[in-house]
Amino acid sequence: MAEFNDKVAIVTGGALGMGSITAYEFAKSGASVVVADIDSSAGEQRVARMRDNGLSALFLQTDVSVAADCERAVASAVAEFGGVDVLFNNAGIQPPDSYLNVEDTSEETWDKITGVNLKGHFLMSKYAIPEMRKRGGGMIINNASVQGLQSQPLVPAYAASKGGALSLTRQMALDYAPERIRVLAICPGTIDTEMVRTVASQEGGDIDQTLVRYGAGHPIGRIGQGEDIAALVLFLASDAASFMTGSHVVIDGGLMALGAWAGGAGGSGTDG
Ligand code: BMA
Repeated sequence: MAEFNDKVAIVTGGALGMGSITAYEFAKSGASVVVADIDSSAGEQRVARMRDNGLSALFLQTDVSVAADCERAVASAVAEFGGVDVLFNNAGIQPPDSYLNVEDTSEETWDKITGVNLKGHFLMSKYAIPEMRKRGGGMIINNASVQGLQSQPLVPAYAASKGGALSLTRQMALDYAPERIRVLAICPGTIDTEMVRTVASQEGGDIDQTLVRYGAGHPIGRIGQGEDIAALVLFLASDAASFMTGSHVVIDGGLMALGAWAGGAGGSGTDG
């Protein structure tokens, strides 16, 4: 696999979850990878493991809601690896204490969630696009979750951030198509990540059992794995997807195909 030889990819939220597995797969396919994440201990560990396996990777502590951090992440990719070809805007948060209606959601919580999940996509793109232009094109993939398409109760900031990610995807795709910069979104269902495990832990009881129950709510009968997401992101970033831009791909084990009126897929929902 040498699809991404000489390419440079930045993966935000690359320390854990789907980001970390996607970062790994990009590097295995020949790319040099910048793992950008706020969690420096997990990020350093991730990159150390990649390097131990002979892969090309760099960790950069990045709060994607802060412009200076995003600018530095892009500058580091250029300084270390010579440019930027692929940006996977994947960093996302869904704090357990944020499950509230609009009245009870504090301005701080709203700003924090939309800051990472939406403004982060904007800021990273803003700084990466000029570098992609210098390379004659590039690829941005935004993580928009199935919650960009449908919602669950009591997640106003999260839902708005994911819906916004889909709109931003379309917008950037239009504005940069002439420059051969493709922009796509992915809409994952429930994936086995630290974030989802944190959500599951709020229910009490055995987390693995809770994940099995979430999986039963997906027509395919299981939740997704980081590898499922990595395979899709690498395909979308590859030349095989060169006619794709401005759209989203749902990767959810059939979840969005299932109408709420149909009574579920034998389980009881995804995360409550
Ligand atoms: C994600 C997160 C997960 C959830 C999944 C499917 O964005 O909200 O907690 O399981 O969507 O709804």
